[in-house]
Order: sequence, then C-alpha cells, then structure tokens
Amino acid sequence: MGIWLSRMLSYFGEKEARILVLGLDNAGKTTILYRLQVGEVVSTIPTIGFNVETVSYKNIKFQVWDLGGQTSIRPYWRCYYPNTQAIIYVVDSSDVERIGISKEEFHAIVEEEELKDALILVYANKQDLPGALSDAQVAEALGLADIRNRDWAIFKTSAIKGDGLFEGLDWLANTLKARGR
Ligand SMILES: Nc1nc2c(ncn2[C@@H]2O[C@H](COP(=O)(O)OP(=O)(O)O)[C@@H](O)[C@H]2O)c(=O)[nH]1
Ligand SMILES: [Mg+2]
Repeated sequence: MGIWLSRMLSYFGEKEARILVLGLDNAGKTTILYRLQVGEVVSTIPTIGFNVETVSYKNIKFQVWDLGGQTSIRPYWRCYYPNTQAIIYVVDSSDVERIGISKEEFHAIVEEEELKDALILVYANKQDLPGALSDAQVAEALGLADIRNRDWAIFKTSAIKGDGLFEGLDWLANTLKARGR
C-alpha cells in the first residue's frame, strides 16, 4: 500500500469516501486505475450505455467513467456524486483536437453543486507522446485559472510509464490532511 493511500485512509477514518476519475474516452483513465494497484477493478453497467469501473480499498472507492457523448445519461451520473472527496480529471495532452471538448466537460463536472467541495487533481496525461501539450498548456486550455475557491493542482503524467501519478496522489492526500476535520 502506498503512503498516499495510508494517508487518505487515516484522513477518512471510517467514513465512506469516493474519488471520481473522469475525462474523455481514451484519456488514459482505465490505465491509471490499474496502475494505482489498489485492488481488483470491477466493471459494471448500472444503466443504459454507461460503464463504471470501480476499485475499492476499505472505505475508499475509485470510480471511473467516460465523459462526453450522450447527454441523456448524464442525470444518472448524479448517483455517484455523494461523498466524493476528489475528482481526478484526466486529459490526453496529445489530443489537441478535443481539448476544447475536454474543457467543457471539465467545467460542467466541477460546477456540479454536489461536487463543490471536492478537490480537483488534473493529470496532463500521455506526456511521453511527441507533440503532447505541457502541463502549463493543458492548464491554460482547461481554464484552470478561472476556478475559484477550490483546491486544485495539475500534474504531468504518463500512465503507460507510471510517471507522475503518485506525486499527484500525494498532493491529494496531503491537501485532504491539511483541511483537517
Ligand atoms: N502513450 C501513452 N498512451 C497511453 C497513456 N495512458 C493511456 N494510454 C493509451 O491510451 C489508450 C486509452 O487508454 P485508456 O486507459 O483505455 O483510456 P480511457 O478511455 O480514458 O479509460 C490505450 O491504448 C492506452 O494504452 C500514456 O500515458 N501514454
Ligand atoms: Mg476506460
């Protein structure tokens, strides 16, 4: 178990905690979920056309689904908002063409009322690919500076290589800890 996970566990105590890993399809979310090596990933389809991958460790659940696409399923996302402590937003930094869509989806999620207290960790993923935007460019493209009164951070990652993921999670665990109870 990583130090970040033990920190999170000590912060959450007995309470249920959820961490949502979101972003457009192909961003690298599923790869990241496996990379965390928290436990067995379980895939479920709770309702039409939207697949949720879950990995749990004690009372902490990481849940992943793809944003973008059909608007009809969005109301169902809400079932996954309660107790969400953090959003890990994953961007394919090499997908310059869809970065605008990724920005729209990002803002729609962070502005959800039920997610207003959630920390925001952005992964500028696929840094190993030539032509990938830097973390500063991804921050700019997502409009991170426009986000007020929220704790957020951006880390450059390569899920394939395993780079940057745990630095981001350390930030998450430390920020949760600093918030106190
Ligand atoms: N080069 C590179 N490929 C990646 C990285 N992360 C994920 N991928 C690849 O991108 C594709 C989509 O990844 P996946 O985890 O399925 O994305 P998801 O749709 O967000 O769950 C797969 O072929 C992954 O192997 C990365 O950091 N670098
Ligand atoms: Mg996936």
